[in-house]
Amino acid sequence: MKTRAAVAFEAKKPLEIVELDLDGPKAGEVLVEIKATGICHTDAYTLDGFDSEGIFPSILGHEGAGIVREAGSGVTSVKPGDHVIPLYTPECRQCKSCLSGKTNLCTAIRATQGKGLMPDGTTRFSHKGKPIFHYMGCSTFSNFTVLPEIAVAKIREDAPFDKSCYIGCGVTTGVGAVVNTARVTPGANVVVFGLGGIGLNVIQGAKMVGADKIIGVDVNDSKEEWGRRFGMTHFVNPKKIDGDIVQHLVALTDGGADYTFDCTGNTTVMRQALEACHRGWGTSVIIGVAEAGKEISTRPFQLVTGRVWKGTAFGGARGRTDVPKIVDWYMNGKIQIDPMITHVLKLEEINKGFDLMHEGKSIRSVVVF
Ligand code: NAD
Ligand code: AHE
Ligand code: ZN
Repeated sequence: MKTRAAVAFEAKKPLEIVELDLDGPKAGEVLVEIKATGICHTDAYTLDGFDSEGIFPSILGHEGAGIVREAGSGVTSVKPGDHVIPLYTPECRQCKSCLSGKTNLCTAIRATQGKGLMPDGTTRFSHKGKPIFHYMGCSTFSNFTVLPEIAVAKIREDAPFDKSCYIGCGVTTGVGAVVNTARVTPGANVVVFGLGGIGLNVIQGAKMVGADKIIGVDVNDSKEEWGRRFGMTHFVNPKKIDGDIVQHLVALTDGGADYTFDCTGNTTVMRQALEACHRGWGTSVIIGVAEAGKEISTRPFQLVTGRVWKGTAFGGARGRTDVPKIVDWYMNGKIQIDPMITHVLKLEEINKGFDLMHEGKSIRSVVVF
């Protein structure tokens, strides 16, 4: 069949809207009509050439929602007509990682996914006879895409696609980092670095679990209003304080935060986030994705004295199990999504979504098909 898609032909070049050929689903796969997709900073990071796994030409996008249109042989968990959210972190429920109960990082198809291929080692997309690679196993910047059955979460049908797509990455990552990874406790002091599409979801997750101080840190002053809207109690612009940001935050939290979160991808900020934690128990969670080749460092003494450094992918969520629950949280009013969707774009306008993100003018842009 044919599909319309925004293709990343080369790094650092705008996406091009073209018609592609798409092969149907093979055994264990489904064809999904994408109804809406968010643009996450990770898409920009890959397009900008910072991803060591970046492959071109490819169809980016990993924050979508849509409808199953066809199921390949042997598919049992979803059927045509089901509403689904694609999962860049699948959940096979059979691999060593899934069975461990210790991680959401299913390994069933990770090797091929990282090479831009389906589990059988081939790509379903092509343009003028040449293969176009998949991205993060999702490729939601295409009106139709093919996904393994283990990489879709079935969701309720009354959830609007233009909002539920955000649960495919940003919402689940931010809220999940609080609930699953850090397990923030009521009354805790929390510092969130980077108040974008992810950081604001960390803030609303921290508010939801009853955190006390929720301090937002951002170099963009316009993010203060956004943070306060979702439960932030204090705002710090590191460019506008006298002295060191770490000392400033330690003073503000009476010795250091119980939990900090990096939502910037900047390795200097990651170090600040760790060092702003309380001696003896503070935990810092890295969410931001750093550019290829970057490394983190700190004095080992920071860890010897009890601070804990962790990371999280997809907020520690087990996609097929947890995503439908997060959709319920949204539909029941436990978490907000609507105000964070600042821009709704047509596929032809997708490059504007990247510009708005780089200019710090959007929280989430969503493309509707
Ligand atoms: P975004 O562009 O919407 O937000 C980033 C925010 O960080 C902006 O408000 C920006 O002003 C702020 N910022 C930048 N440099 C800063 C600095 N030095 N100090 C303080 N604030 C700073 O991006 P996003 O979509 O929220 O994504 C944030 C990060 O999370 C990206 O690195 C993205 O790749 C990553 N991410 C990771 C996961 C995961 O599973 N681990 C999932 C989604 C996104
Ligand atoms: N490909 C990069 C790493 C990118 C990365 O860490 N991705 C996160 C999700 S970001 C979503 O917006 C992730 O899920 N990581 C776990 C995994 O298995 O990819 C690189 O450095 O090579
Ligand atoms: Zn993302």
